[in-house]
Amino acid sequence: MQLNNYIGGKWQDAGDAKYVPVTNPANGEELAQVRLSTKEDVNLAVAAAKKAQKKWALVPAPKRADYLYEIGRIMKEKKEHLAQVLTKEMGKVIEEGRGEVQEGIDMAFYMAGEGRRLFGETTPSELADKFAMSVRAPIGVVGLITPWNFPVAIATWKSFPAIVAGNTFLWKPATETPMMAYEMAKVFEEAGIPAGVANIVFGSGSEVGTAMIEHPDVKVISFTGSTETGRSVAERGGRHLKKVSLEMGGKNAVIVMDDADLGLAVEGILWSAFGTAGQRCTACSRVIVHKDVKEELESLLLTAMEQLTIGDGMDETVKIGPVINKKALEKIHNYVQIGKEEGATLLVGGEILAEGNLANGNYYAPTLFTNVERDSRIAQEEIFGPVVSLIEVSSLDEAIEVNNSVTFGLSSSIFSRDVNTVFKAQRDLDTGIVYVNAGTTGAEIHLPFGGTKGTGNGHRDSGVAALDVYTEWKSIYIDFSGKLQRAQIDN
Ligand code: UN1
Repeated sequence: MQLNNYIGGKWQDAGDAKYVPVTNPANGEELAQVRLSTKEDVNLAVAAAKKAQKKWALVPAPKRADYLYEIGRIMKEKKEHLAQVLTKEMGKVIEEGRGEVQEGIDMAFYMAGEGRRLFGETTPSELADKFAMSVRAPIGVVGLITPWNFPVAIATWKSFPAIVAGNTFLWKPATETPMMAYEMAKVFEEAGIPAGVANIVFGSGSEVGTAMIEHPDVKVISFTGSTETGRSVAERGGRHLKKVSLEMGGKNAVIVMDDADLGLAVEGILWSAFGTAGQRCTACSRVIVHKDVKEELESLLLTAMEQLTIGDGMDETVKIGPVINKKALEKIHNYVQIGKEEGATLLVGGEILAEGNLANGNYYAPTLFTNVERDSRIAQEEIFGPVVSLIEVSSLDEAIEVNNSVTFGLSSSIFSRDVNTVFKAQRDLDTGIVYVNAGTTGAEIHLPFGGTKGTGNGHRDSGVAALDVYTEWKSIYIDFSGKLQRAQIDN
């Protein structure tokens, strides 16, 4: 199967396009061939999106929302199929595949509701017989660049608020996971969304991403991916005065206090550290543990980790799937070597798994380090794999200090049964998301998603906050006094 672009409501012909294979990380099987689009393809998509946008912006928002209700309905109907495609191309276990599709469905219905809200403000004027209000106005054509670890959810966080607000978009999915985008193009088509509102352009960041960033008619770029690429997107987008919304790395920690329910903490750590094979921006990769419960936590974790089954995520009994590709496998393994050299104690894992039916996939053993120094590289840098570092502390203040000592600020968590501890922590943890008595993953779509410091640049995905990325505030003054009234002077 060849995956071609969806532009202006039509599937592009193959022409003389180049393609690269899409492979299943669980077994190396080729699933499809994806187009490597060119700047010309991007130009076509932008032109289609621009042409559609003026008309789309004039469709009443509740009517725009009707398309989202339909998209949500179709996704719900196709949920199992979409989840299977997702698991095959990305590798996460099928239960998580279903969860991610559900996240997209939730986003569709939630944002559809915004069609009847999109609240602005009315406010008194300082002058008599004058009315003042502010409304959200669409911006125009927006460019969405999404990563492979959440091939559908993140795209819905960005595209659904964009369209309900009256924008049109072009979306460049990651080359590793284009099949979900292809499936979503079919969903958009089936929902009858007007031609040019939703456009999908496959290809590399260097060619397609760059063309989107450089194109004068793309007014917003919303990017989720690595900090290194995000920085470059912001620099280049900044030159064109684009609004650039970035969602980047994390180095998220679970804090386990001495009064914590340790059994619950172990479950939270396992789920958030090893779920999705650690390939979530929100994944737990540090455990900051009070010295009085460190040994007990280590031993509980080791016992629980023995239950983690590894293999092809299509197998319902498997808990941990493969990582995305060989390059990721090498990166993870390299960090494990760094950890050893830094003097951390490797308790379990630390190896590439390639025995038996794991032979053709990209599998890494769930890995636990202890006695990790807070400033060491494995405690500071994003690994994006199933590797956790235990760091010992002696107090809540120290735990918070260690949590905040990284350049990222996405998610954090604390396990404690003390209300004072919990309230102090939620205030002082410097991350965009804080969990109490749960791991670092599991954000819900109606709350803002994003982080502080090196994780982002002040914007948020999902929640009502996402509308801020895709709208411009317009302030409107209506003077019905019949005379010229000068603000700041005539009152
Ligand atoms: C990501 O890892 O980039 O909170 C997104 C979570 C998911 C989304 C993660 N709902 O873990």
